[in-house]
Amino acid sequence: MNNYESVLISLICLTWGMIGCEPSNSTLTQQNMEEPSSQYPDSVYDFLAIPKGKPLSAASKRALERNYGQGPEWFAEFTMHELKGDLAYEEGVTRRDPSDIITVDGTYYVYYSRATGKTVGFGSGDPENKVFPWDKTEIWYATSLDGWTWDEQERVVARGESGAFDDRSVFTPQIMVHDGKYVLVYQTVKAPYVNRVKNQVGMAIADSPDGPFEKLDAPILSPTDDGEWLGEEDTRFAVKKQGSFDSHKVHDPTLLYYKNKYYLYYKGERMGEHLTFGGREIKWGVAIADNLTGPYVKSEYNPITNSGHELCVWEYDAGIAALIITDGPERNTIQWSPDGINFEIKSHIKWGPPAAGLVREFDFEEHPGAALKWGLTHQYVSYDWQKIMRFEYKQPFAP
Ligand code: AAL
Repeated sequence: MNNYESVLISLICLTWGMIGCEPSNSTLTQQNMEEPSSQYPDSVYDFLAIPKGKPLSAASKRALERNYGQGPEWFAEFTMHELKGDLAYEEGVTRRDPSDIITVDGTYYVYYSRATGKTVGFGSGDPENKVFPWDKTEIWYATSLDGWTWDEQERVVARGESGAFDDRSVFTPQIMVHDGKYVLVYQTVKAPYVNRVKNQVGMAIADSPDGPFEKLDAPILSPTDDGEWLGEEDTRFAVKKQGSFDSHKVHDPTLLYYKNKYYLYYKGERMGEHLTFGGREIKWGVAIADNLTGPYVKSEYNPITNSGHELCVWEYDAGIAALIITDGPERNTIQWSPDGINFEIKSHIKWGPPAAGLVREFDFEEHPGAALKWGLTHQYVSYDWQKIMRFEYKQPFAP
């Protein structure tokens, strides 16, 4: 090979190396040595067991950039336990989506979805057949003196008259006590319950935890009306335009009185929902009102989470904490926001209780997990029948 050829080949290799073929070890080391090692104190490297001054793997870079050096204060593990009395499993009855638990004169109260009848599904040809376990559902309540044995009392919110916005199903309630009022917010469906039916949120108010609960005659929250279905087939996945994260359904309402306003947190479901690298595209939003009965105005920051399913939020350290499970890239995290809007990940947990209802009498300020000491959740015995259970919190690395 003459000089010209060897120079040419060297130039080609050098150029090739620069445009992205497998970098040589020296290039790799050079890249890593440019890492932001000075940005993080030695204590963080030590806590994360990342050798300082050595090449950083992608995972170590992520750990440093995403603040994985946080302690276990927000970490939590949970156990599930059977209930006794009327909330013990009863074949033929579905009880699910328990509300928070309030305490009145030493008695615990919980409100929940209750339904009977097997689920047939969509497209059976008979519009009277149940399409989901939470179809043809109404809201009942139960009481307990110890949080283990529960007495089912009665129905507190019935489905509306035929033609009303809530004539098909009222379900997935949440309770808030404020200014001497007992306020239920819950999901509503107007018949016919087809795949494309929009789900809204209703409200009912009482002067006593035992009711009677007076329903508002219109929903307090509706999906954002900016999606467009494609074709006439009753499928929720065919769209010309997806629209907002909550263009199809607003679910799992949870009402908190925060910063002198009413914060209605909720789960959105989107028309044309697709899968992401975190599974279902499920996000939460918040709508805020000056008055209890509204109008509830959706935050311009919505969606305020990129993951989650049923809502579980509580006040902590002048902000709002959230247990985010089931769907999305940030599922199985506990998050906290200083303002009720901007949530940051505080821990990654193994799993969390679905549809968790919190005991509102606890002192949530005791520690980050105090709100989760115990509560109620639900479990699928089968697709037809679900039961309410109790969850208990343990913080394995308690200081
Ligand atoms: C629940 C909640 C809503 C859904 C269904 C019943 O876990 O997310 O209420 O509609 O599932």
